Amino acid sequence: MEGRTGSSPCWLRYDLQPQAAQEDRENPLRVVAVLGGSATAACIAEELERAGKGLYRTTPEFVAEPSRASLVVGLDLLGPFADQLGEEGFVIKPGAWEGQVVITAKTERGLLYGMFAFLRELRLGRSFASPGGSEAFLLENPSVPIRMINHWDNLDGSIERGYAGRSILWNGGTLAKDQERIAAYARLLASVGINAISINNVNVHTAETGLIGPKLPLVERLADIFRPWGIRVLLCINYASPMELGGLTTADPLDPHVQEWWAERARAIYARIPDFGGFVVKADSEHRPGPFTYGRDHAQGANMLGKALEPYGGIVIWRCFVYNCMQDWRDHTTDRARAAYDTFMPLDGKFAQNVVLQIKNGPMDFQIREPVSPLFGGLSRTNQILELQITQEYTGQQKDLCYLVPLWKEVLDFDTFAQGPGSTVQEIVAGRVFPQAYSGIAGVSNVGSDPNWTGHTLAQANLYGFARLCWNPGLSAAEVGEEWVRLTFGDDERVKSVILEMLLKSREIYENYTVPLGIGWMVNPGHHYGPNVDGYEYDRWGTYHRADWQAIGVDRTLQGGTGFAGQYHQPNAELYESRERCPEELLLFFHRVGYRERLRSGKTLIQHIYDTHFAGVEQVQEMIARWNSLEGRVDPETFVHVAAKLQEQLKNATEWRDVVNSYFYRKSGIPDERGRKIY
Ligand code: GCV
Repeated sequence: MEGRTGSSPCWLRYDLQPQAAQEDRENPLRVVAVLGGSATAACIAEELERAGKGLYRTTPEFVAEPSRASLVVGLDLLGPFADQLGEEGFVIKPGAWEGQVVITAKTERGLLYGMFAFLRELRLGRSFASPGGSEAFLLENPSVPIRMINHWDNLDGSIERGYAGRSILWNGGTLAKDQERIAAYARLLASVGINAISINNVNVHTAETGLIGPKLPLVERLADIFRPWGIRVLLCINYASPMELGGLTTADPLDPHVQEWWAERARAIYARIPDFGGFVVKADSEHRPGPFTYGRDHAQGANMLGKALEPYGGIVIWRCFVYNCMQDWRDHTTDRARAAYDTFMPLDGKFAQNVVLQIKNGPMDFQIREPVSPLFGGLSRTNQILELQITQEYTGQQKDLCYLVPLWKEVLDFDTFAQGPGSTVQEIVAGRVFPQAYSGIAGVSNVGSDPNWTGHTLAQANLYGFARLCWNPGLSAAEVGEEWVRLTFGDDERVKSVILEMLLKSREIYENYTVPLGIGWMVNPGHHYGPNVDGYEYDRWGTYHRADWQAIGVDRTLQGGTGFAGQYHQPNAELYESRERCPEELLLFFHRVGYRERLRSGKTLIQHIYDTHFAGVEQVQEMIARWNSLEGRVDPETFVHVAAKLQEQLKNATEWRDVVNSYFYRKSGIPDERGRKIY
């Protein structure tokens, strides 16, 4: 890895030569023709120059005449492939003479993605030298249309739930000074196919409210930076803007003055940013203003904004993270898990064409283990996108290693059975199960101004993996992980296998030493790092485990529980309803279970809790030993950095183990069968 001063190239390393270059085979970048004179074409040419110099130690010769070029990049050279390509797809194919390669697409975005895919494949050792006849070397279309990053960055430079330093976008109420870093970020995102970004926190405070007003030029500047890289900019808006910015007395969506105010704002925005993506809205959620204040529902609230953006092709991304955050912990009838479904299902079919609902992967809030939100498969007449959290709020905060791709894969592979078998979340977000004008995936960014972008260098794998799954949710966690390791660390077999194994086991390890069997939370309130079993137990957020001296878990069955299990289609509903058949990793999410009850392993619940917590710490120790075996094989700075992170993780894991085990021992009075130390 490049040193921790400057900024890391992440997976775009051209100093690790591909096998082909080492063997002195043909350099496909020796003569390059990039056709067209747009800003995106310039980005493509610059990238190819960088790659040529790095990978082959030769500056490419750029020519205008395609017939001379070893690599041609240009629009509409599709030939027989035209029918197979969507707007953002690309084809890499053999050219007119042996050894010539052509990258082509219908749009500049497609070209950009084709160019980056070509470089990726080269670095992964693929040879484009042999003639492929009339067959494409590679033809790809993205599976998911909207592939978006959400930043929870504030204008003062702070980031809500950021663990990699301060914002790269904002500082001191204005744009961050280092705009080259922003451009470098745009390039990184484009290299993995991201095509949209929201640039401010969904909790829109006073300063950020002004982004659709006096601060609009800042948004325009960012849009200019992201545009050549095929990335559209969206803004999170404050639903009360007509009052806070416009001086109106109401923000009621049915009030004509409010409607006209938003229409005028949309005009002003599009006058400056013709390709502006639209608004992201957190409304009536965690004290943010919204249509409920005026007795209106969320369809009325969202459609009003949709109408304002509609003339310009903009969209409204409306978040479904709506629940009662002022619950009384004594109240066992209200279930936060039900809230999004209860709020939005009755509105299915009532949203405008350009309104898209953004749904968190689980019904609660980005825990290490949750069932998939039943809104997926529930909503059948509404545009929808999946929201994942790349930033590790509840999953180790980029101190602990937690490769999230396996978790996301479970979500994407989950079969909702909405239209019979095969109605998976990945098919829904690809827009293939229900008719949707818009569909996609959004991820909350894990990036900040730390030189390695993500705080923990290995957390770069989550950003990479998120985007790769958006492009192709069919990739496995191991495939994505291996790509990332090789692109980032090179082809040393030992390095590859050790890091890949660390990544692939890390989610299970994190789960082992933290929260058992899907119950969630147990974190320190506020910052959410480290254990505090009752931290949220007697609070108002609706996040309870309800442990007593005999049992733990929330009964969410239809028979005697909150009924949440009934929000799923069959056979999922009956699976979750059944104590015996419920997937065990979610047992405490759906059922209240006695400590002495047996799990499928034959162990009692309490013994399972003890064993997994002891195992989790041992697994971190094993990871440390494995990482240490790489000394001398990865650059010293990265080696020391990751080693230090792992020590921090060990401390955290030990704390979790001892707090959780002691808590349950003290509650239940049941000793560990193996007599290990519990406090
Ligand atoms: C941006 C969780 C987080 C909040 C976040 C919220 C949301 O509650 O802790 O920081 O707010 O989710 O997704 O809106």
